[in-house]
Parts: sequence; structure tokens; C-alpha cells
Amino acid sequence: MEFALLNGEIIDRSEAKVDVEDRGYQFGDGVYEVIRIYNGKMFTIDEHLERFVKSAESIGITIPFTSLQLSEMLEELLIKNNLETGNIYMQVTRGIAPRNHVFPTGNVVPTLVAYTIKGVRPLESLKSGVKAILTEDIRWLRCDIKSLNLLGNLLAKQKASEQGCFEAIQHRGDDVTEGSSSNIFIVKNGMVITHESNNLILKGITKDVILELCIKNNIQVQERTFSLAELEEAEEVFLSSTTSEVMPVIEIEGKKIRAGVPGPITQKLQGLFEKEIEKQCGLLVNKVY
Ligand code: PSZ
Repeated sequence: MEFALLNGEIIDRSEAKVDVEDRGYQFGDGVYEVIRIYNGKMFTIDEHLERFVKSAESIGITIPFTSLQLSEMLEELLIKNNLETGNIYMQVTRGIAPRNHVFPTGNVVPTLVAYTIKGVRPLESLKSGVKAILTEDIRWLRCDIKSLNLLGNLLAKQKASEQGCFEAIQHRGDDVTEGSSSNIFIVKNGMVITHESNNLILKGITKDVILELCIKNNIQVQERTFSLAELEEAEEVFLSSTTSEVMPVIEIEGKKIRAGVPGPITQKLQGLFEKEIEKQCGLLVNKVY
């Protein structure tokens, strides 16, 4: 049997149902996290919980559990579901109330759900890289909140998928922001460059791990806005996310980057990232490097 977490209780996954008037269902009025599991252990769990609480607070939702309680419940869920490699999906909504744009008053309790998904590392793509398209970033101006409202992201990803590509790199006019579900990095004159973490992008946890790895390993790094022209002229391009880790981008809009092979700095960071996983979660069986 598979289990899910619903409002603090671990129950049969098939019994975990939400009300039609849950505000997450009707308005996307909630926030979420995806946490990567390697060897049955949660990678960067503190960072994910911190961002979860922060996202919730930023829309006025108070999660009715402490971070410690959350991590203990997730730990129990992992064990009960016997998850070795995969993800935990967790979301909290403002709760169940008669449909009204105005926030409900009174004792409406947030709905908190978590469940697990089995999934291996995308080793083939990590080795050979992926293709991307470009698309105008049509999303709202609070992309720093990990909101359930993902229509802008979905439309971008769908467009990429229809063109046989893995990711859509979004830009606001001339400025590259982020992927539909990833952060974007370029290498220029040996320097790693990625958009600063402000309201226009999600402050990726993988991004922050990569930035720290750069600093510790004397790879020059800059958090700043970069242009479409800089993207086009980049020596290397890669993207990052919880499930994609450090993913080489080898082609954008049909134009190959570096003759279509992952670059040396990207590969170095992939190796360092695997070491970081092993530090937190134990030895990996299948590796890129
Ligand atoms: O399973 C998947 O495809 C996942 S799991 C997490 C993501 C995709 N993406 C998170 C994300 C995002 O949605 C946007 C818009 N920007 C950046 C990221 C990367 O964030 P982290 O590194 O925290 O996963």
C-alpha cells in the first residue's frame, strides 16, 4: 500500500482527497515544494522547508506545523512508502471555504498534503544535454513565490514539448529570466552567470547549491541579469532544478551551443554536484562522473 500525508496524518494514498471548495483546487491559492530523495534521504531538506514556510507566509498562510514536525512527518512518509530514489511533492492551500476571492475569516485551516513519487536520475540527459526553445516570460511579478498557479510555466513548457524540446527559456524583453521549471546559467569568459534571485525568478535551491560550489571551487560566478544576446554567444549553457540537477543545454531554437556537447565548466559542476549529493545522502550507484 502507498501512503500520503494529509493534515498531519499518514493515510492510505487513495483516501487522500480534497474538497471541491478547497481554495487550492479553485484558485491555486497555495504553495508547494518538490524535494529530491537519494538513497532514501532528503537532499537539502532544510532549504526546502525554509522556502516552503517563506512562500506560505508571503501569501498569508500559516502552516500549522513547525519545520521540525514537517521534516519528521516527511521522514515517516518516506519510510512507510519505502522510497529510495524519487521525490516528495508537498503543498499547502489556504483551506476549504465557500468560493470567494476574499480570504476566508474564522477558523479555516490550511490543507497540507504530501506524497511520494518514484523516479530515477535523468542520467542520459545529464550526459548528453537537452534542447531548449525561447519564449517571452508572460508570468506575474512574484515568481519568487513557489505558487500553485503555474499556467504561465505550463504554457511555456508545453510549447517546448511540442517542438521536441526539454525546456523553454523565458525572457522579459531582452532579459533572460528562468526556465519554465528551472533556473538558467550561462558561461561567459569562464564566468558562470545566472539571474539574481529577485521577484522575477524562483530562488532555486539547486541554483544556490551550484553558486556555493562555484565559490568553494574557485569558479568565478556572477548573479546578474543577462541578455538574449549573451545567451546566444554563451560558451556554455545549463539549467538547474531539483530533479534536473545540473543539466547541460546543447541547443537553443535549433542552434547548437559548443557544437552540441556539454561544456567543461558544466561537467565540472555536475561532478561537484554529485559529490554534494553523496555528502548529504550517501554514495550514488549510477553516476554521470
Ligand atoms: O520534477 C520537476 O520537473 C521539477 S522539481 C522542481 C522543478 C521541476 N523546478 C523548480 C523550479 C521552478 O519551477 C522554476 C520556475 N524556477 C526554478 C526552479 C528550480 O528550483 P529548485 O532548484 O529549487 O528545484
